[in-house]
Amino acid sequence: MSTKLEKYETMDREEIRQIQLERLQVTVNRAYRNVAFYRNLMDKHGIVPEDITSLDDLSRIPFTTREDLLKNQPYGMFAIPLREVVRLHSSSGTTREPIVVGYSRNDIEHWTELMTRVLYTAGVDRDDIVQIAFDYGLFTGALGFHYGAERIGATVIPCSRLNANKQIVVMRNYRSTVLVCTPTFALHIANVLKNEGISPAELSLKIGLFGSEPWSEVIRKEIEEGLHINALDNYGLSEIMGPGVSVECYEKNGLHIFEDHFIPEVIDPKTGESLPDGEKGELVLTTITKEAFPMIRYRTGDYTSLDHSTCPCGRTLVRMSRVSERTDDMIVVQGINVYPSQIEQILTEIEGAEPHYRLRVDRNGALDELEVWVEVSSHIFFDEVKKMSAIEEQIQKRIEETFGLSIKVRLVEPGSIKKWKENSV
Ligand code: DLL
Repeated sequence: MSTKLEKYETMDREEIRQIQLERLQVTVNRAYRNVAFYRNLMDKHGIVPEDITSLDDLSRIPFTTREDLLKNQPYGMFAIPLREVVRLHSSSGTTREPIVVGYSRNDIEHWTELMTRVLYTAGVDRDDIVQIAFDYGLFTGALGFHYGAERIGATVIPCSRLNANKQIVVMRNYRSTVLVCTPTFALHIANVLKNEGISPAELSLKIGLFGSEPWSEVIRKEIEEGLHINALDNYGLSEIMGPGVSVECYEKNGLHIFEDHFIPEVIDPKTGESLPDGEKGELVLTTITKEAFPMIRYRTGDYTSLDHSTCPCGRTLVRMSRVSERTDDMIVVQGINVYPSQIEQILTEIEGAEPHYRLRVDRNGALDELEVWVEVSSHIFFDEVKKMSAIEEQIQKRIEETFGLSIKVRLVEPGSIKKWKENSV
């Protein structure tokens, strides 16, 4: 690891706070000057950038929410002219309510550096062969890791979304040592290996970097045993950068947040009050180096707690506990973010379907499965089999196209979802 990286990860608290304050002041200035949303917000609360004289002053600026970003799509939150933006990504693939995020050349540079730190923390180096099995596209996961892995000089295999069998062929033939994907896909690969009678000893894998969705210690154990690897968690979100916000070290006792680029807070999602170390609440993040898309006090919707005690690994960076829950109704299926309101929107556009639905995620198999139960309109009769299957097909196609997920649709009688909801309260 280069000295520069070590310096930022092992600095004492005072030093890190000083760097954060300097970078925060620049960020608030830039946001105030160039983003109408932030200027209006701060004006409304009687704050000017010069008021930020300590890190505590950050709490004077109100939170930014996902709704704020939606209202300002596509480019309203950008702090630099579009001609200086060199890349766009989007928070949830091709869905109807995507949040478009932009990166300047410097942002890409910082992101790449952060991804090298994620990889170094996991023990990846230039001798490794890194198989990236995230979707290459608007999703931030693949390109984020790709740039980081190339920068450290590792050999990158951009597998993207090949199916598990093909991924196995690649990892066997090309002797991949590192696997990067969602935990559910890693588990799926482990199960396919087992079913095909291939021993993980025949592979060269040693490290897995998994993220983009919640997973547990039980799943970690299954993946580690099934693939004979060390499996580490990493966290991030497009609105803030993509992957590269935090990563687990080998102590596996929380994810180190890269505090030289982000200021984390944990708040009570109901009152907005700041919570002390150890108490679970909503993670709020402020970016302090981003040029194109600075975020000030962004409410991530992710539940976590912070721990400032020094980690045995030597890093002084604060740790966040693993994210297993959200404050809103967003669900993550196979790494893809799904808001129920998006499903509802699709249903309102389909003749014969009612916007009364129930989502069921089955996490028992290797891959999450999303089942959508939808009420049919009362003028459609269940004995009109042809019509029913046409509606079913249409719903399935529209949802699959929108999210890039394969799902199951089940049509149910009018009024039955309402009844089910009443009974389950
Ligand atoms: O999922 C960025 C990412 C890519 C992270 C690859 C890690 C690896 P989004 O698509 O914007 O970005 O989704 C962000 O996914 O707010 C969390 O709810 C969830 N999430 C991300 N990482 C984790 C994790 C990417 N390690 C949303 N554990 C976040 C639990 C996670 N949930």
